[in-house]
Amino acid sequence: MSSLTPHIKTKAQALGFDLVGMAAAFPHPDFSFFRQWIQDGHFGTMEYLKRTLEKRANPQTLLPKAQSIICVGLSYPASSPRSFERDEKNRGWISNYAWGLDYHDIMKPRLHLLANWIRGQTSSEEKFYCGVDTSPLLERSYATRAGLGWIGKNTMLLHPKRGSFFFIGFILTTLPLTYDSPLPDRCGTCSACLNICPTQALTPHHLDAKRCIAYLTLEHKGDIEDPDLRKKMGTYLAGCDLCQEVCPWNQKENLAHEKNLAARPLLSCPSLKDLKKWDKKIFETYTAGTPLAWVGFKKWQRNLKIALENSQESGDAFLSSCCPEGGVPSKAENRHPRKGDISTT
Ligand code: B12
Ligand code: SF4
Ligand code: SF4
Repeated sequence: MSSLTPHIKTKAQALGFDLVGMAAAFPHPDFSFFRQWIQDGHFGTMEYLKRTLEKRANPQTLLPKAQSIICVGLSYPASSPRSFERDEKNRGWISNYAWGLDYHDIMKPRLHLLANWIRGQTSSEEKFYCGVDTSPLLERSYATRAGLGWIGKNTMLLHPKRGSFFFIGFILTTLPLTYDSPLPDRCGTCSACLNICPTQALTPHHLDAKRCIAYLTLEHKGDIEDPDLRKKMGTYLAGCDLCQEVCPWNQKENLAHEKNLAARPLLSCPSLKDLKKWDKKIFETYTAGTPLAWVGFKKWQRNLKIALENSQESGDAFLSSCCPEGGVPSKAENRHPRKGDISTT
């Protein structure tokens, strides 16, 4: 059955995936990093990570008798100029990953197409499970095992040709396949990502999510009280790209070709003054179908309030009128769980 492997790779590329590799689906030793990370409390309020801790120990909890994992990468466009090259302090920043359509909605249907195609080449007994982001699987660790890149000091999976601006998806399967080899770590003595992080969230290969602007803007439940962190969040409204933007492996030409991930005009570097006018309806209209829709209006307002504090744009009227609950998002607006990953068994 391993003779099918190169054909699966060709099919994955034909479906638009930029990277594809295969790995054995047995438990990954990185689980001990994950467990320690949870025990040390670095997950902040992302309780779903703690809740699903044990499930991450073994992919067979997602698909019994899984033998192999097919890992894919889909590149997304990175902005030029970079977020730190903005010359106006009155503009907010939305992370590159959220500029286009929701990557889950782009990748999952294609993974199902791939799984169905493989099923057509094999016995109907074979089982498949497709996932992007939301499943309890150590995605970066398995993608590393499948040869999609190495884990950089900023904790991102990096590929020598593709850099780190790509999403990961996977198919677990009961099929035996031919496996790829991991790539060597090419960070060397570089520490650009560690140095630029405004909140000192990074130590090599390790992130304290509680200090990360991506976490604070996208995932954190409740207000952000620490005045030092609030200040360091600058005018980032959703996510943060800094530790990727400075990485030497991301300075090459960005090879993203997926049109659905191209920026919606209003989402790239928006004027804070304009954003003050957005009510819930406008927010929902402009963000429909993008990853920003997950953030929800209340978190968005909390983030905008902080961005206004940190900008030269006067936010006084906005601050006193728009955040009756102090900008604290309701539980229902938080990210996980959302549409679950789907088993096609
Ligand atoms: C929780 C989460 C977050 C959290 C925590 C991130 C983190 N670094 O832990 C927050 C909200 C901060 C976040 C932010 C972002 N995220 Co996120 N996130 C996840 C999620 C759901 C789980 C990650 C996790 O388990 N973290 C806990 C830590 C311990 O695990 P880990 O970082 O994956 O590290 C693994 C390995 O590196 C290894 N390991 C860890 N430490 C060490 C040390 C050594 C020495 C070694 C050898 C190995 C090792 O073991 C770990 C367990 O597998 C994954 C999807 C998934 N199911 O995996 C997406 C995922 C990691 N996120 C992704 C993205 C795109 C982002 C952002 C870029 C979005 C943005 N622009 O704002 C930022 C990047 C910030 C950053 N520097 O990581 C992509 C990353 C793609 C890539 N090329 O790496 C993923 C894979 C989603 C996807 N399917 O595409 N994210
Ligand atoms: S995403 Fe931003 S805040 Fe988070 S680790 Fe990277 S540079 Fe630091
Ligand atoms: S900036 Fe340097 S240290 Fe950080 S991930 Fe990139 S190469 Fe590695």
